[in-house]
Amino acid sequence: MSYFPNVAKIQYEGTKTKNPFAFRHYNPEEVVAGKTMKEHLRFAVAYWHTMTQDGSDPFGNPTNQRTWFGATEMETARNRVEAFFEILEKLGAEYFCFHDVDIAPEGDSLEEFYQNLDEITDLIKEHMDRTGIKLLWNTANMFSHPRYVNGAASTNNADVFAYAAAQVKKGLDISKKLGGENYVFWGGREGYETLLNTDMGFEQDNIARLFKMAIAYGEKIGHKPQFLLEPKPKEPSKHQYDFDAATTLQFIQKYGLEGDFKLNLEANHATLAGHTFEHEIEVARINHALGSLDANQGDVLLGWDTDEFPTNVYDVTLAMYGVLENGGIAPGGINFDSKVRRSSFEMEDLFLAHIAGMDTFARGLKAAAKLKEDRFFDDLKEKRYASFHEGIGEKIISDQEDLESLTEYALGLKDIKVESSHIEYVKSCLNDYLV
Ligand code: XUL
Ligand code: CO
Repeated sequence: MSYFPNVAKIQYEGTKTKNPFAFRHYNPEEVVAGKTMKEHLRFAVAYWHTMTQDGSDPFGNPTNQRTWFGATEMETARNRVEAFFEILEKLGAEYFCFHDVDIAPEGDSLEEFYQNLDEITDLIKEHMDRTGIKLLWNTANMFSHPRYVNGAASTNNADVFAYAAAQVKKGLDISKKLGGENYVFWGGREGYETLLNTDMGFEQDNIARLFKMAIAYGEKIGHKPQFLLEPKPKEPSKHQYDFDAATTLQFIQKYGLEGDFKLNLEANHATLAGHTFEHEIEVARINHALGSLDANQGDVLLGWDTDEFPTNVYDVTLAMYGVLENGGIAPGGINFDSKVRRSSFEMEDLFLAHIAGMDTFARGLKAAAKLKEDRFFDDLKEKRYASFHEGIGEKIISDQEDLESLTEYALGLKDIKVESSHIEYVKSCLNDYLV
């Protein structure tokens, strides 16, 4: 049975096509900068936004029309797996991501949740074996259930910490069963509502404690996914400890987790933190911690996490430039942590939205590859820092100078000539790569 009888496998048809169910830019086998597009992009579909998001918002009821609801929660869960793999196969997306609660109902007890997860992951594994589609990452949802009202690893309640640990253990067992390449922690409730009652140092020590338990358990079961921490400054918590890439790296370094953890960076989380996506990617890259990307975009006029499908070619080009500079994103990927708008409620909108995102990343990749080939940024930066490649500059960066020797040099200077950056010209030239 098909959930999308009117949608065939999405093919690349080029920009002239009028077929909405076709790629106009993403041509999976096309070689760009030495690799096929699909090798560069490693697209993943997110289970939560695609299969469980219902289109409700704080003011309105669900709008999404979905045909996978069955007589019981487990029947719905099984139907979702079938529909999900139909989407993945037809899109040609080779990876997927999920939270534990996305794929199976929690039931009335932890045992029941474990049983439900076992049954559904058996089914998922069958589809993975049949199609060759792979698990980019899974994670434990430790933020939706009321028990996590005061945090999961950062909770004040030791029983809640234990429950969170049990969810992480199961998450790693599932990761091993399905060959997950990464394992994500996003601390939706790991932060505070008010500092008046919060012991920040204690809470952060406990978060690190849970991560160390996860590393130790992975070693014990012989499964070592790349662990990823996903920064976000706020929402749902008023302040989240993993505020942005820099703050999260400081945490990783403080607790000596560099060998096991990298970052999963999300575009809309970057903008919520007051950064661009390319800023976050650059912070991670220069610290050898660029792990994976959650692809989406915010709305410049709204101050919350709208998780829109990425369609901004400018931003995506700069993000993909960072990925190319990093030598690629593997074992991470490009996960569409994006949801259809409330008014895009038809089943087939799930395809149109992913096609839009995939085409945008294909355009971004191509533009970024051309920028790299032309040494657009390389030449710009080489010229900008030229004074450090000769004379006194070269001596400074080879650590041959000190305050006294530089003072002597500075006293001999008659005229310091600084140059204009011609930023408007640079931006105008950059535009030529985007169309
Ligand atoms: C929330 C968010 C999450 C994480 C995984 O803003 O991005 O979906 O990606 O928990
Ligand atoms: Co995310």
